[in-house]
Order: sequence, then structure tokens, then C-alpha cells
Amino acid sequence: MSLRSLVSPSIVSRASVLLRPLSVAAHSHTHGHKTSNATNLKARLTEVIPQKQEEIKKFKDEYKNFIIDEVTLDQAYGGMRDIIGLVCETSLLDPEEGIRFRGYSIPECQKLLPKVQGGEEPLPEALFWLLVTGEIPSVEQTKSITDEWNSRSKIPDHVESLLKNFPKTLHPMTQFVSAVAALNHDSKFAKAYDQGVHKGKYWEYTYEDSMDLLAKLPGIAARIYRNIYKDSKIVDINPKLDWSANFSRQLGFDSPDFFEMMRLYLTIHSAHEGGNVSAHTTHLVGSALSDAYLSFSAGLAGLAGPLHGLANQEVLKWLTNLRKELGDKEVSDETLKQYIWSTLKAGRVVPGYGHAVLRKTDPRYTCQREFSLKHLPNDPLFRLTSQLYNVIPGVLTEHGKTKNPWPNVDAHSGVLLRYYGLTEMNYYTVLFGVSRGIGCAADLIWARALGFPIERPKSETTESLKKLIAKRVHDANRK
Ligand code: CMX
Repeated sequence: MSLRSLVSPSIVSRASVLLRPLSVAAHSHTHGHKTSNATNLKARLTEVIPQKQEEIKKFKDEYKNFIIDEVTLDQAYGGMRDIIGLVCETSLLDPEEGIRFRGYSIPECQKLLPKVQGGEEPLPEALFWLLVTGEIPSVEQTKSITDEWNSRSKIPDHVESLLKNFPKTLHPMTQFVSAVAALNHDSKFAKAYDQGVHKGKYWEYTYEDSMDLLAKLPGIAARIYRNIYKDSKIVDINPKLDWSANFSRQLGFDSPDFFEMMRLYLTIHSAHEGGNVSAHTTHLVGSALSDAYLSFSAGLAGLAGPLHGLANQEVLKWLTNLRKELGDKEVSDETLKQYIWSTLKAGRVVPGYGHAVLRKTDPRYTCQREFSLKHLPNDPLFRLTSQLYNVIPGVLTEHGKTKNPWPNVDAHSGVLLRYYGLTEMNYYTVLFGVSRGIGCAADLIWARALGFPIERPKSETTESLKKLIAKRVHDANRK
């Protein structure tokens, strides 16, 4: 019996009545707004938000009963894969093409977003403006974000001492999750809510918390690194430098090449539409009106899982073990194949490969590969990574389980970091987290601006599902 025949006919007919042509731009880059010269992001948002609210109100009024998806039993048991049940305005993932930030691909962002003078990689500050407004910012608009983040970057004393008191053996991601949650001590949203703020102003306080959060993420992340692996000392930020350069310096890396790598890294890890674990968790927790710190802290806890962001750590561990076992010299494809098979036969995943949505090589992998071809073509680990790119997809295809045998973002990032001397692989997911803050914060601002309600999908038991299916089959057979 087809699924469609089990769908309530009244819903189907209501939907088809509503089926009229809808004009949608292929990539509505500026969402129909005129670009503005406003150099203040909040001022620009004050212009953009009412237009979007109006657009969505009309859209929902006209099409609210339109059926946009059907759900199979397999999907209910299978991690809700592919079910359309969320709205995230900031980015969209195509299985074949990869991520687009507000309609722009990664190569387009690399080309169009402002850079530092003489630089080639986009500034993450510019990407944040793009994700929030839907518009490519000018150099002045980008600088306004840099200046604002620099001016809000002070880490509260209680977070400093919290970080100092953690044992060095506590995983960097656990430290990050805890420190970000503790920022909620100063949440402007939580305070305003407590004082009875009107719903219409939620986004403004979420915006303030988001800007404070993004300003402080690098300083927290750098302190974790310096405390665990170095001498705990940290340089002050230089207000003349951008977010990535200051973060690099606070970590202890002072070279222009490292800054450029960091700009690329912090741009490409920011957003991957709304359904991935870190983005969705942040969005979900935010829907309960938990402030941006608590929401993003929960998202970071999800990022710390090995099937999600921790995979960048796992990749480097896997590569290190491979070299321990097979030696540092170049080995044949055949030897690599055997090693990959030994991982699979041990019931483990090959980290950095596969994806829940993507069905081609991740463009975030490709741009890191291109960066490596330009800056470190002869690095032995990069050469090994390239060789594995030729071998792993074939083995995974032969293995026959994974729907996507191609590499994801995590298959490459550790190679770059290690080349530049950031060798502590347990720390890698923290860098992913700093970047992911950009996408999660942009989404939270819009979720509050659009008045999204608390999330509450329906769950069933196996027993109740059996009954539901039996009843629908019975009803369908009677017709
Ligand atoms: N190595 C071995 N087996 C893999 C695999 C891989 N890289 N990728 C998928 N599979 C297996 C799955 O474990 C699953 O096996 P079972 O049927 O035994 O459960 C089967 O193939 C089907 O999985 P799928 O539908 O292709 O993939 P999912 O949507 O379930 O999972 C992902 C996606 C990313 C968790 C999975 O591909 C994976 O575990 N990859 C390795 C870890 C990784 O790189 N994660 C990072 C993803 C990017 C990120 O979020 O940062």
C-alpha cells in the first residue's frame, strides 16, 4: 500500500486547492530587500526584520495547510532523516552541491566577502553579516562587526576562574560547554525576560547576547588551549586586528598564513542548515526561550559527539594510528585498503567520510584541499590525505553500507592545523565550535524575530505505531 493512500484525503484536497504558482527566486540573495549603507548591524536588522515578518505572514496565511512532506515508519525510527520539519533562514544544504550561505556557495563567499588588505580568505565577520541580513556586507559594515566584537570581548572573572580550576584532563569540549553556559550569568535576554519584556523585543536581547557570545567565544577557546597545553598566559586582543587574527594570537600563533587559514576555517564551519545536531540543538533549546548562552552550550555538547564535530579529532587519531602501524613512508593503495577494511571489520566508522545529507564530496573539504594545494602541497600528511581520498570512497562503496562514500569537512581540517603546529587533536572540535557559534547565533536571532514557538514534535511508542498503522490499513481497505 502506498503511503499516499494512507494520507487523510481531506488534507490532500485542502492542499491541492491551495496549489497555485508561487514566485520564488532561485537564490533570493538579498531576500528582496534593498541593500543598505547602514554600518550598524542592529540598525540594518531593524529594517530587514519587519519585511521578512510580513513576507512570512502572507506566505503562511496562504499556504498553511499545504503538505510539504510525508513521513515513513523508517524515518521515525531512523533519526528523522530528510523529514522537512524545520525552518532555518540562514543556510541551505543541497545533497549534491553542498552548503549555500544565504544562497552563496563557498567559492562565491571566498570571492565576494570582504577580506583583510592583501588577504585571500573571507572574514568570518562578513559571513555573520551575510547570514543575519542576507546581504553581502561592505568593507565598512564588516569592520563594524570586527570593532563591536573586539569591544565586547572581555571574559567575565567568574568564567576565567572556572576555566583555571578545571583539571587539565577534562576534555576541552567539556570545558567549552561549561564556560559558555556560565556566560548566562550576564544574559541580557534572561534579565529582560525576568523584567517582563514584550515578545516583540525578544530578538533585540537575543541579538545583544549573540554579539557578546561571539565576541567572547575566541577568548574562552584560547584560554582552554593555553591552560591545558601551554603556560596559561594569554595576550590581550589588538583592537586593530580582526576576529580570526586575534584568536590566532591568543592561541599563540602569530603568522599571517595561520591567520588566513583561521579565517577560512572559521568561515566554512559556521553553518550547515538547521537539522544537524549542533544547529538543531541550539535552535530547540532556544525555542524554550533559554538564552543564547544556554542554547549554544547545548549545541556545543552535541558538536562534541564523534559522529558530528568530534570527527575532526577522530580523523587525526585515525591517521596517526595508521602511520604508527604502517610507518611514515609512502605506502601503496593496496596497503591502505587493507587498513581501511580493518577499521570497518572492527565495527568502527571511517571518520571524516559519509554524511547524513550530502551525497558528493563536501565543498568544505574541497576548499581546504585547495588551500593545502596552494600552501602545503608537499606536506606528508596532506599527501596521505589526498591518497586516501582516492582510496576510501571505493572501499566504502564495496562495503556497501554508507549512502555517501565521500569525505566531509572533518576529513581535512586537522591536516591544516597540524601543518601549522596546532597538533593537540583533542582540541580541534573547540575550533569547530567557535565557528559554529556564528551560524547558531544568526539562527537564534531570526528564530526570536519570527516568533517561532517552543518545539514539540509528537513521539509514539512501537505499540501505538502498530495500532496507528493497523487502523489506517483497515480504513483504507474499507474504501
Ligand atoms: N564508515 C563506516 N560506516 C559508515 C560510514 C563511515 N564513514 N558512514 C556511514 N556508515 C554506515 C553507518 O554507520 C550505517 O551503518 P548501520 O546501518 O550499521 O547503522 C550505514 O553506513 C548507513 O549510514 P548512512 O545513512 O550512510 O549515514 P548516516 O546518515 O546514518 O550517518 C554519519 C551520517 C556522518 C554519522 C556517518 O556517515 C558517519 O558515521 N561518518 C563518520 C563520522 C563522521 O565523519 N562524522 C562527521 C560528519 C560531519 C559533521 O557533522 O561534522
